Amino acid sequence: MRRSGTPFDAWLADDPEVADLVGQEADRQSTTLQLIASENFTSPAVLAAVGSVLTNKYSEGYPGRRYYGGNRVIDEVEELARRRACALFGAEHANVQPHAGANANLAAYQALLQPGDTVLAMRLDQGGHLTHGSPASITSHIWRFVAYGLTPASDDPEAPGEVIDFDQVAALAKTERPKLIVAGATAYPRVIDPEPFREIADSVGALLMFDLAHPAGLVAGGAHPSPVGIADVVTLTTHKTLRGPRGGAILCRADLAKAIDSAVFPGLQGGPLEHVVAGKAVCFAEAMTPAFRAYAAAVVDNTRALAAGLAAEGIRLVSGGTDNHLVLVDLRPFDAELTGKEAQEVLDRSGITLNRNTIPDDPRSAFVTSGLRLGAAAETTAGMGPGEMARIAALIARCLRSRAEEEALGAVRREVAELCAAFPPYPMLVSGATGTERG
Ligand code: DSN
Repeated sequence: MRRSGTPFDAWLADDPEVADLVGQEADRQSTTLQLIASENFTSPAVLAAVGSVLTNKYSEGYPGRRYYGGNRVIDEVEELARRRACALFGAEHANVQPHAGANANLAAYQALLQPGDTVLAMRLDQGGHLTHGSPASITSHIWRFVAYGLTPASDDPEAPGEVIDFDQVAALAKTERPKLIVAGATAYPRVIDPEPFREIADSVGALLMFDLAHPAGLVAGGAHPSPVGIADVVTLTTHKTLRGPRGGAILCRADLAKAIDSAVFPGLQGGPLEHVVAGKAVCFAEAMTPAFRAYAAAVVDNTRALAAGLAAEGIRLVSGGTDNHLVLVDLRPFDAELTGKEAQEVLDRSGITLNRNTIPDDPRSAFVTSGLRLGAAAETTAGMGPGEMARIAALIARCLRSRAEEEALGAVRREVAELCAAFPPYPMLVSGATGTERG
């Protein structure tokens, strides 16, 4: 079997070195478990759009207002993507040009704020994102960020804590008078309800931005409440649960459209990546189908099964569980010596790909960490269900327990390969395959 990582295999063969690397990565994605919560397997249609001649075109500006000639077709591509984004999320305006989620967030801040303005956002080690004002991010050099976090962990199984501390958000809003409140996270396993954020923002006259990067697909598929129409601006990425190409987008009210568009271009970016914009258009249409609604529900079910399996192995779940596409685990009660870094590395060697992550108030550094973040979005796309998730949880625990025993790790690696072989993410990219259906 020859595995390929592109629908354009024959043409890529003209560069055997790159072709070989793409093939190797296709093998890696197909023979190991992809549990990084921010990753997914796009459809072949998305791959084809991103690999199209649209990459050749310069189109600085917006449909009907470009700085270069020859944009008749590109205008239609971008209009289609904007229309589909608005229809999918019920938004008044969409900007589909941000190259990434970080760019979308920066552009939103630039549109809504003056340098030095105060922003209230979630702290990185509590689940927030670098662009939510981490000292390592340029955002914290331009604007004055104040951080909120989670409630303390508790031993009460009925109220395990580690959920957004809305009392703290309200108190900080009152004392700090932010111009903007940011809701949203990258390592938070619970639903984020936009309503309490709106109430708090209104109580102090602040604007509300919702960073929807992680749960965009869950919202699009109806599994989570939508912040569109509640938040003033919603930023998102298209490549996580939304299952499109790598990139960002911004949704907003019509009265903010001009400010948002100007902030993206010319404020932050130059020429848009219209091949990626076409890929975004494809994924927005895919996310409007009944099959995608079923997918979003399946992601939540699968992540719960993964969480339950890990808990049964004695691994502590931050906030006691999950109701989205990710699980955040605290390794310390399982093995006080085991760091997130070591766990990630040993799991990687056994074919289980995930990322180490700080847990709330982590005593270890962000490079070492005491936790892991796991997601079920990608393997759900490949067709796995709750039974496979339970098996994955058991494999993870076995691997971590026997991390010093090469033979045991080899056995885990073989079982992982067997599991992956039954759920190929791209059966249509194997030579001789026909059609575009997943297995
Ligand atoms: N790197 C992304 C994630 O993994 O959540 C966020 O930017």
